[in-house]
Amino acid sequence: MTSLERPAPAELVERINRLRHRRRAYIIAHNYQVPEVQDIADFVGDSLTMARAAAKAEAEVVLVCGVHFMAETAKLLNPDRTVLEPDPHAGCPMADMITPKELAEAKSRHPDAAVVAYVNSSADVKAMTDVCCTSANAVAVVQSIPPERPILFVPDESLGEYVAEKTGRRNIILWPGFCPTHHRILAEHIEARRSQRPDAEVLVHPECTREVRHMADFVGSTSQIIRRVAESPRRAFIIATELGVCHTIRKQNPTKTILQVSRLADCPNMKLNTLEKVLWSLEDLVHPVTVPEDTASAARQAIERMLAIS
Ligand code: CIZ
Ligand code: SF4
Repeated sequence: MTSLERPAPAELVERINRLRHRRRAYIIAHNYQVPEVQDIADFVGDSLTMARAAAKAEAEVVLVCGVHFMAETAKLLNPDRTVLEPDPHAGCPMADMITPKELAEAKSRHPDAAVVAYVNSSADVKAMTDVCCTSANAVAVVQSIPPERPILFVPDESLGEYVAEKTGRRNIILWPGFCPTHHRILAEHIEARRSQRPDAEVLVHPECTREVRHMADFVGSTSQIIRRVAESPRRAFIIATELGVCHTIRKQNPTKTILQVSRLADCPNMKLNTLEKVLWSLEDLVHPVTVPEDTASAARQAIERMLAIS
């Protein structure tokens, strides 16, 4: 039995359920969380739909089970609520691959460029950005920028390269950031799964390498991959993104065969959140996320510009 199949300890779940009502807490979880955390969440989705769902909920406390930039995004869209993260050490290495100082230097090298930042970035970086994007809307965001204007795309080189391929734009300046988890997915992993099920549809996240992306039948964000499996007439699917997403897909499609591309596609940061930490978080109202107001208002504008586009 893999850890993905471990049943959630009933007592922990019961204590979380009692406390969440007392605290008037709304629990949001990312598609990459461990199954038992996804299963106790009020909402499971990608970073943006999580933050938007929280904004609509009647709650005093928003508990974000994801990584730090997701908790920051939730705070930006829920400024008057207490936003908590179960483990403050759950960061995203890709988001850390660009600092505000590095972005300031890059902007001074490309003063005419529009800065597009993937949501996988800090609030400080978002605040220095013209517009944000997610993996679901990056193509639309880039297409909204006049074709003659250069674009500085940060921090994910793979997503930026995918967008350049889709839009045919040659004036996108890429930043050399990457997701260590998605880059661990190799062409040979897809080949191995394909030899198991040659009829399977190959679904790939745009954070994967070019070689892997070019083997895909479908490239999309986690929400797009989840939707595609539900809508596709095929019976088997190879899922080339972080393995947590297979939990939702299997729950929604019990009669389809879901092949996780590789056990290596595991984000250790996402997996820092556990039911125990969720409980501690609700007991002690830890760990609150704060974003200084001047940073928050600039970062919020970059997110709102994105929301106006897609
Ligand atoms: O925006 C997100 O939630 C991320 C990081 C991935 C995705 O494709 O949903
Ligand atoms: Fe960051 Fe990659 Fe983990 Fe997502 S899967 S949180 S991009 S390291």
